[in-house]
Amino acid sequence: MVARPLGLPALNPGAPRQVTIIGHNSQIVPTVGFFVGGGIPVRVYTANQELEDQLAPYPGVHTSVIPAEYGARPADLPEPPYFVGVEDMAVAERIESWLPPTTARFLIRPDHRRQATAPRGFLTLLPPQADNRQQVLRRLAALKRVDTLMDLARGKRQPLILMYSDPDPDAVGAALGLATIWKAAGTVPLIRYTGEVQRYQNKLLLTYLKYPIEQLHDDELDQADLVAVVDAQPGFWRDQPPRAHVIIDHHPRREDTSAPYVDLRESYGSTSTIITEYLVEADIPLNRQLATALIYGIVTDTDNLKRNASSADIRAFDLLHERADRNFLARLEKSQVPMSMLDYIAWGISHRVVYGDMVLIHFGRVPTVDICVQVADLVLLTCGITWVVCAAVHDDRLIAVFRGDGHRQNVGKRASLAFSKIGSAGGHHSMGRAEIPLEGASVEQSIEILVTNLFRRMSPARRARFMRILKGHLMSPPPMDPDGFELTS
Ligand SMILES: [Mn+2]
Repeated sequence: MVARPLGLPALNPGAPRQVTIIGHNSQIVPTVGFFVGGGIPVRVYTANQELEDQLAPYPGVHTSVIPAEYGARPADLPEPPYFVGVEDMAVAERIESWLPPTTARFLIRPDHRRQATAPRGFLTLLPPQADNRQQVLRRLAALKRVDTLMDLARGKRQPLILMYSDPDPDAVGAALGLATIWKAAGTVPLIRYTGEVQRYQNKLLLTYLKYPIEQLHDDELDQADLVAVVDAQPGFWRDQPPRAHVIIDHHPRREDTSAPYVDLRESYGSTSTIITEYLVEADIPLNRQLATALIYGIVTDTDNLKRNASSADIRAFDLLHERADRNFLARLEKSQVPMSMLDYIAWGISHRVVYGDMVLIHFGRVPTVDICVQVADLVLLTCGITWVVCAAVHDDRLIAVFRGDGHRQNVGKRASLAFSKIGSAGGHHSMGRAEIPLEGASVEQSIEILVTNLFRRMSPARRARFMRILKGHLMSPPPMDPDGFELTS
């Protein structure tokens, strides 16, 4: 905020130094009040003598009475903008005829908020009432949900917020946001995950947040008297899905999902967006750490608002970005590649097979599938390449990570067509993945499975050449020291 010199009115940068209002209808006084409230001087020309007296108490308003037919331009008419407040369109047009050429002419009439557009030559001043109503209704719906959530938490001894597996930033943001709502209801929840945090950035985020977010301990689930699952649904846990009282998520609804409180929004790009709406509409203070966690959840789940982002996600981003710690976000954005991954990247790039506009890489056995994701994202940046498949063997499965430009390719469909008969496969336009159980098959055989299914329509001779090249690559020295991959922090 820039301090302004004492004694000067508060002005938005670019706000007019003065506005001019012409006419005598019922909208003149409220419009004058609207601008005076913002510290903007107002010039009024009216045919109604009484208006002059009515407006006298307002500071910064200068009123002149002019002839009733509004037939001629007043000699001292100031610069635009002009607000015309008359009911008779013939009079409005007469006024318009002597206004200087400008687009800044508004028609102010009692019915203007119901009209989508103003008559020719004029603009409307305020958004249509329907827009305002929609905003109010959205707020009321959010407040009802926040009340329900708070009622559930009041008087609870030990609420627990649960995230599935290796929690991603969206789960973390949503969990921290829900914890903040429950703290406002007078109880401090535990935030727990059931897997292990893998990515360096996510570890960095948890360290930054300071709220204790840990792996679920043995008896915590039994001891909790209120359980929420965020950014997931209980059915995600294959063995012993937790009984949840609260489910907040944006993944497609599972048939077995039910709880006293369920808020599922498939059209939203992130769960953090749902929680941001709760917090903002209920005026619950968001500190910098929470705003940072929420916005990071939104941008990671929507690939910086480029993938599956709804207008709700964009609105939430807008509300959060002023409050978030942008320096920390920039650091997170850069810290994507662990040191130990550089050797895999180098190996992958020098052992790529290019086929038309695609690149195929098979890494052999890898300590983590993240290698395929990182390298596929990177190689897709190559000019002329529209899709990339990075494959590897991990845990007796062949994993193939697909990345495409999403424009000429639908790699999710490609993954599904190639592999869904022998494993699980699918994805979106720009991202896909296939996992095929190898049942003890060798790495060499995994190459055959990969090439045969990926290029079903290719001639056998060309497929054989493809396999030979990939197998040859695996003969060369592997990326060094997979043991050194373990992150230590
Ligand atoms: Mn999510």
